[in-house]
Amino acid sequence: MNIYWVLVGLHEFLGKVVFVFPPQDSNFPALGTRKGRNFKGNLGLLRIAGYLVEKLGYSFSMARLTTKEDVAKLLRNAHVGISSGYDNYHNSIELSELARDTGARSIILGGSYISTRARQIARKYPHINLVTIGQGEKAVCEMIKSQDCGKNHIVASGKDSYTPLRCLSTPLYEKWPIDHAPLFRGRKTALVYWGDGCGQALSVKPCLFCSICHQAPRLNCKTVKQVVEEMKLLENLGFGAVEVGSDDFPSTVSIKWLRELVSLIENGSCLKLDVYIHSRARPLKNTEKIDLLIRMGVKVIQTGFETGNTEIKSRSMNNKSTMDEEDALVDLCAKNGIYLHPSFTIGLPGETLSSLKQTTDRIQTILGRGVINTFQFDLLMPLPGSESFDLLCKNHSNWAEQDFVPLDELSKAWFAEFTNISFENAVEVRQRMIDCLPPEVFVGSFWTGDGKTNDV
Ligand code: B12
Ligand code: SF4
Repeated sequence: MNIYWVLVGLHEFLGKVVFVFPPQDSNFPALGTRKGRNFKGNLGLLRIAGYLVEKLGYSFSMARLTTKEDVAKLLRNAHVGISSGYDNYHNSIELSELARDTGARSIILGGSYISTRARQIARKYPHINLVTIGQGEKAVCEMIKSQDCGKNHIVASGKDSYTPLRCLSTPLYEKWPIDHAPLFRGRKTALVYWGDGCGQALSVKPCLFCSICHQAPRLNCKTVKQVVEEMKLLENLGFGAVEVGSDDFPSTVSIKWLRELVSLIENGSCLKLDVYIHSRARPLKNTEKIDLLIRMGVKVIQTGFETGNTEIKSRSMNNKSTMDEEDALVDLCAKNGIYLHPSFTIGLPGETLSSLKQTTDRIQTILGRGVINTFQFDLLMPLPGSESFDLLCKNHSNWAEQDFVPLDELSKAWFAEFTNISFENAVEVRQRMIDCLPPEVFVGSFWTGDGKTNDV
């Protein structure tokens, strides 16, 4: 079912704000999200709303609407903010046009995809007042405060904020469905975000396929006090686990931060939630850090191993982590009863059928260690914002100026021009690999190109 996730903010003097996260586009090729992950909201908009509560005194409520006509009823005279990724871009533009036609006071676009194509989007759609790159809270706040809606301009990220969940009068989390992901053993799981930025992107450079807007000039994290407050609130709402969505979580916080959090958890300031983190193998080389992660309740680590071919790895992964570091992480997880959710990427530059065979062999070896119950094996998506997209644009210069290029075109061109296997071949190998997995191993996010998805 199509869900428009909507936050409505009211203020006595400053007027109405409506934030919308539109559903995925119907023609979007099946990019499945992990089964059982029921997250249908958007943390980015939640954070902007929280900022408006803190800075301007707005009060917010939340709704999930199923038709754009129902959303349209809210838009008249409102500042309308729309959050768009690559996958819901067409619905976002359609909604912006609806906002224009129903007399919205201003129209603001932001989000992961908008950040990568701001100039092209602003030029193509003059009815959009503001297009933001990176974190949007400051830009939205300034616009509302000044009452000057501007004319089709672009604003790059300002200073960010971190707001615990309490910002909403109807907390989003109260309506959270139980997450049936096998990872969390039936525990109700909340998605949280504790830090911005990525150690890899800041210290070396972003991975070849990374389309995340790395605007933050440094790593940024919530205070330990904010995290504890958030965990307590989640526990009171009946949650048993949190997934920390931050990229490369342990490298976004300091060791001092981790020590302080663990000490508060162990002193009983909050009950113990199971924690699921995203991390690279390299930051986990530090034994004190590992010990602290275990003590704070980490039960699952999602990590990008990408390939089983050493040469491809060192050439295209910008020094992310070595096979030895990854093996050490596998050992560590096996020893401490932590599950790994590794992800592999099919189609790094120079990929051949034989390098892919090495990757599938490596997956089998790791499976044998008993640390995996879910994993990902995905085709590289050269999305705008990534180095892979820029490489493609050297051969397809018209793409650089377009606001959108369909994924089919991007992927087929990528496999033909930068790998030694065809796109169709890669899809087949992937399917064969998945077919021979033991039934208890769950495959996460995937793209088959055949219109099927395992999203629920
Ligand atoms: C958590 C997460 C998820 C979660 C939750 C997603 C959600 N609905 O919120 C789950 C697991 C469900 C998920 C699913 C998918 N995700 Co995801 N996800 C992330 C992740 C790791 C963090 C996003 C996040 O919450 N950040 C924290 C918040 C606070 O920041 P934020 O969202 O960026 O918002 C800030 C700014 O972007 C901006 N902003 C955002 N919206 C707006 C709106 C306005 C008006 C303004 C002014 C500003 C603004 O201000 C916000 C506050 O500072 C990002 C990677 C990343 N680091 O960004 C990928 C990412 C967003 N996901 C991505 C993708 C591709 C997907 C899927 C399509 C994957 C799939 N296999 O199907 C699905 C889409 C499902 C869906 N419709 O949501 C891509 C998007 C690429 C692109 N260019 O569009 C990213 C960037 C990762 C990547 N591979 O590059 N994802
Ligand atoms: S893919 Fe992940 S690790 Fe690589 S640069 Fe992007 S956020 Fe950082």
